[in-house]
Amino acid sequence: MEINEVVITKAIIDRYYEKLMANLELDVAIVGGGPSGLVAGYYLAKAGKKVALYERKLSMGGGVWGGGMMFNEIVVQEAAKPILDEFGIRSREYEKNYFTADSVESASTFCSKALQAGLTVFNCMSVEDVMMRTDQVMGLVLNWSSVEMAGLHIDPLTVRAKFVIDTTGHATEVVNVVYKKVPGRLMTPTGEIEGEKSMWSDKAETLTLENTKEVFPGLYVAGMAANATFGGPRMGPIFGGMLLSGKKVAEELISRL
Ligand code: 48H
Repeated sequence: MEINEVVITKAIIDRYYEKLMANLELDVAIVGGGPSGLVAGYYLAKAGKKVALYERKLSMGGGVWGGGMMFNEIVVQEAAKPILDEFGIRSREYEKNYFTADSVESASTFCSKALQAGLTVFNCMSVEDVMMRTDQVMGLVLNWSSVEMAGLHIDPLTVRAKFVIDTTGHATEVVNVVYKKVPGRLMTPTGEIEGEKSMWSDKAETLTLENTKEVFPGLYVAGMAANATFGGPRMGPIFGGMLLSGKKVAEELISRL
């Protein structure tokens, strides 16, 4: 049978439209497809929650792909190894408490397993604002990343979510947007964004988990964004804290939904 270009076009438009329409009202909207966002999405989807993830770039995986300084291996401590195992990512013990995994296998597998668990991903979309009612984050304001990059004046569209998770990494973009609207009223020690501190891997890994929490009603932070928001240090290319943080935020939201 002859292949028809218009059928190809219709198939893509129909299927994408179906996906968009099915995800306008969510249990959880995740911003940022790095390791913490993908792990959170995996566990939420596995628990049957309606969850979508929005990623500015073409591909998910965030900072995992590059390992440490483009040496494409990551390190994960023992506490987080069960998450690598659950995803089926192969790892090798380097010395006690230090496991290594190929960063390309890790990034691609986080992505693939999260989608197969039921997470819906919208790539090439940037979150530029949130929908808010008095004292409550209620959803996301979205635009195409290409619109953002070209600096075009095009109004965004909106999705509603019971909870939003900021997993945008160092930039902590959603918290920044919210902070501008409600200055001084974040659930941080000072009410402000505390800011990421210098490298201290051991402390950072513990604090990433402690800092994984609600920062404004309806808005959670996880991964590097949690440390940037609550003032934890950076940790370099050890990813256990990112994975455990994604799992923690998913478990907390599953219990609240
Ligand atoms: C849509 C957005 C937006 C937006 C950003 O940086 P990430 O990998 O995030 P984490 O926190 O899961 O992992 C952090 C880790 O990769 C890392 O950097 C570490 C451990 N650093 C330690 C150190 O010492 O440096 O991913 C965030 C993702 C990226 O893919 C962005 O493109 C995306 O979020 N993103 N997507 N709308 N407004 N902002």
